[in-house]
Amino acid sequence: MQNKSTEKKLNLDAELGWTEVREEFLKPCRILILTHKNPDGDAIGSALGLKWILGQLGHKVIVAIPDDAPLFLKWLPGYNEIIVNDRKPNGNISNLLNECDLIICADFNTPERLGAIEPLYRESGKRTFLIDHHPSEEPFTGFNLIDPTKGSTSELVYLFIKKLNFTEHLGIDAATCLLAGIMTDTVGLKVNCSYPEVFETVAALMRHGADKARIYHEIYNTHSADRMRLLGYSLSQNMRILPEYKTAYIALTISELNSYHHLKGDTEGFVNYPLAIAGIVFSVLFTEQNDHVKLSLRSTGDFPANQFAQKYFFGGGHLNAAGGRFPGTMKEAVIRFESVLEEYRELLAVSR
Ligand SMILES: [Mn+2]
Repeated sequence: MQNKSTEKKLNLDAELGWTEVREEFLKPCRILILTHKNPDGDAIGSALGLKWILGQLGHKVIVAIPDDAPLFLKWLPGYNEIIVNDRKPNGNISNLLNECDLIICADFNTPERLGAIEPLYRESGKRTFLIDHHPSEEPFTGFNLIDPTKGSTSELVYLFIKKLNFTEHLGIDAATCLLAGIMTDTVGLKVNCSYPEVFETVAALMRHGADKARIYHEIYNTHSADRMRLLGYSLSQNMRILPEYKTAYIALTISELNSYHHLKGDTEGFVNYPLAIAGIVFSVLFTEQNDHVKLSLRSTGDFPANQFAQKYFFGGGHLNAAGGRFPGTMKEAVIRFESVLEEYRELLAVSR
């Protein structure tokens, strides 16, 4: 996909390659920004943040996503112009892939995460720049900025722009999207942000016009009553605690979700609640889908949620936040989960 001469692995703490990248981004071209399926706030925030800034630089920029984002992200400036592939499957995405000069992939590092866009993306063979904060085994482009020490890709986008001396092109819309991305990946600046530099980025984005209070409100205080009742049900009726494993889980079937008129994104964040129980270090949310069970996994401390997800549930992610799937029924998924937990008994016992 890449020829050797385009191979650039950028590092924020080094100077190598940055001058060329700056020159490249100064030449106006057509850029297609892609992010992962089931896009979260950081996916949408980083993609739209980049779109606004690169647009200011004179590029023609389009953002395309495999499927729609949850409602609490749709107020973000620029969301309405995003091409949502599954609304009109592969309708114009092929054209966009063919017509662009450069593709930017944000917040993921395996093309699989593009869902139905993946084969078309691969076919396009287009030069790709990857910007991401997930630990990655094999970045699929040579031209990239990957930094797993950062709490969000949105933070990385700001640091990228700053490194390139492009902050004069950072307006209120970009700042809003990037701060929304940081806010969602850090759960309201509570996790994955225990290093002082992230607050320097937050401060900078606020100086560029991002309204922190409004962003927080739009993301965390705009739920439906049904969603709050589903959360109540999940915690009071559905959550199972396994003290011997310092683990808790919530398992929601389609019929349970339907009885609360579930909308996409409603269960976002549910997985974090069990971690607020003293002694719980591992929390999993199972949600039944049409043909599989989806898992969200969260941990505290050193317990590797990503390794667990990768080993048993076809997933991966960060140390403390991962995703996975189980190709079977909810009952089977839960039985499998409880049985593999035993293998982590000792590690869980010493985790805190
Ligand atoms: Mn992210």
